[in-house]
Amino acid sequence: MKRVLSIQDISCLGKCSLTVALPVISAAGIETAIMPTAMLSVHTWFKSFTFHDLTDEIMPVCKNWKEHNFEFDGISTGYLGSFRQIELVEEAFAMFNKPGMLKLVDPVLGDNGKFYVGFDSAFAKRMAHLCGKADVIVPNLTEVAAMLGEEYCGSGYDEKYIRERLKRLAGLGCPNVVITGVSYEKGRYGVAAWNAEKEEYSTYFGEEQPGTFHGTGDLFSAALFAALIREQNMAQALETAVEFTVESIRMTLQNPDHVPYGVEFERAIPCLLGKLNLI
Ligand code: PXL
Repeated sequence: MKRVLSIQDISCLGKCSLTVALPVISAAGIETAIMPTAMLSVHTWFKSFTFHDLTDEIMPVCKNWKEHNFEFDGISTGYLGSFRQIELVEEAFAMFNKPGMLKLVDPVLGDNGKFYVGFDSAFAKRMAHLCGKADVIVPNLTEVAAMLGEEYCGSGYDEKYIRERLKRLAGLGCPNVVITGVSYEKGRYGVAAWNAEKEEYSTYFGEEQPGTFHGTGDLFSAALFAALIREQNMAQALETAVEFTVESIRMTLQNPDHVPYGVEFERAIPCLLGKLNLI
């Protein structure tokens, strides 16, 4: 069985970061080790939350794993709370590096043109440096603008704008750039990708769903990572991750009592397994 490591916070309730990555990647038949970087009562979308920093645990845990000779087929990262945590992720990448180990970075910084609480443009610049060390990055349009030091484009963009941003981000040093939350036509919503080695541009769009839900970026990132670890090619993996995310939102909308702070991805797991040809 393949083994991966997911490094991000654990927001104990609210369905994002590790409470999404662990069940989704595990359901795909991949052993999933976790490195919680902080423990929050709920994610920062809520008006109040507790926050217990776990930065000082990161290196001792990594060193202990090394003593046990554990290796990883991939490492993925999401929400990271400080400059120091980004530095430690870079150290972990170097420590566990081996040929073929997949490094996926989701540069979690903000959404809808706004930084999440506590982040700013200096932090975005540092995150861009981490992206340069990854094999795959999955920023949304807010994160693209923040990392390139540009104004957020809102919905006023076209395909040319996206293609240019993909290439600029690849210039950070990452060979596979995937921009999430892209739409070129009403009713179709998905991702645009650039493979810098093959100089290949691609897109995948699913059925646009009404409403906005927290944690869908984390869900997409976990599913994409799982699909790539399961050796789907990038085009297949993008389809898997988009369709699973769309199905999770569809399931959520079917529930008249749905909440905005997380999606009912649990009921979309059969869709994920189907897309991975596991059922
Ligand atoms: O979904 C990204 C995310 C992860 N973790 C925490 C967050 C957020 C977004 O707000 O607050 C703690």
